[in-house]
Amino acid sequence: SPTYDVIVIGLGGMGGAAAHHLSARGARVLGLEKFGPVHRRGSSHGGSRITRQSYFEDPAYVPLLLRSYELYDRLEQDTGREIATLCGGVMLGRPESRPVSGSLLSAERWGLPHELLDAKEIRRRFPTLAPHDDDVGLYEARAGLVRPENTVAAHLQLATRHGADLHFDEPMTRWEPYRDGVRVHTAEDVYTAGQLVLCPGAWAPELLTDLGVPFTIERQVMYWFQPTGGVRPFLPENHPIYIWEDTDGVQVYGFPSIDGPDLGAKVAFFRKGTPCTPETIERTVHDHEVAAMADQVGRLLPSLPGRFLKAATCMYSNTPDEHFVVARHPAHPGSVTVAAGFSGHGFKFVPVVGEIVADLALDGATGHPIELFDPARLAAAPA
Ligand code: PYC
Repeated sequence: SPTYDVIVIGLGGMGGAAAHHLSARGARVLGLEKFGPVHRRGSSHGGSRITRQSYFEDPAYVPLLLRSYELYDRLEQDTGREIATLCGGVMLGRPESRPVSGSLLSAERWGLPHELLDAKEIRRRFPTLAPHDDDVGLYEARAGLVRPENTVAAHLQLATRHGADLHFDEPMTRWEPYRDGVRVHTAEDVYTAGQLVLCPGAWAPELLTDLGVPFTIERQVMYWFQPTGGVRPFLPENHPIYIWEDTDGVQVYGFPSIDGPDLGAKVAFFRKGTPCTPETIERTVHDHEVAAMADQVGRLLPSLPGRFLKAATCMYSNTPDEHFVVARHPAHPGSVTVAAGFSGHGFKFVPVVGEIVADLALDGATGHPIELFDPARLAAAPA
């Protein structure tokens, strides 16, 4: 049976980055992916993901973001692919809303450049936005978007360049501890390695059963609308990314127009998904869902829901506290590393997670601050 230093399960955003960082450090890497390269059945598609530094989820993410920005830059240079567009971003809502107050906390704690805008100034600077008089915005010039498909393709390209064996359409059927490492079974073969890295995405509930973390998988819908009056005001040179929380706590987020004039601009609800599994997810998007999206986004951007163009589904893999799980596997600390539960806000961290996973798998520890991601905080109490 073929032998490797590290086997990576899952070659989406996180697994692709892990395969790259591990192989770049000279490890003999096997990557196994149940579908083809850069597929649309998980959580790494849809053309765009938000990136930002004044992180409202917790200031502890900020140093990781600063490193991720550096690694995204390097990824673009090393592959020549277009990945990041820093068009600026605005977090909107009442001053006490989470996007505004949490972003301000992170910006102040880490000394990140930002501007606090009142509603009048928001309307002046960004004429597509029509906030309520009591809304404010935290503007960050270094926010923007990254392209998920190009990110995955770039990491796979570099991993291959560094000698990784990447096998597509070859799902792992099971794995077991073997000597000092692991043995991995597929329908094709049996592989052994010193280290296993599990990047299961939405398959976390079935691949990480012995972690004790209650992952929940959520169906999410992304929508593209053609703005009334065309895309010009929505081009990235004119338009920021945005996350807006209304007074009921509902959040919507959106992007400038980057997918071409025929695809308008993308918008979605942040966390208003429905429970699903990767096997049973409803891929059809219904008229009532489109109407609800158009109604919500139309309150902030009256010109955006001019004409509905298309929708696509993807999945969030949520932990109960919406913080990630990145750690040595507590039940197999000498041989297994996990990166999971990115809870709908992970993609901007993809390159730094690849670096952390490589540290954990090859050195047993990382210098990055990942205390927040310890699965012990979530493990079910014994019955
Ligand atoms: O990570 O910024 C984010 C995000 C916004 C909506 C979904 N994810």
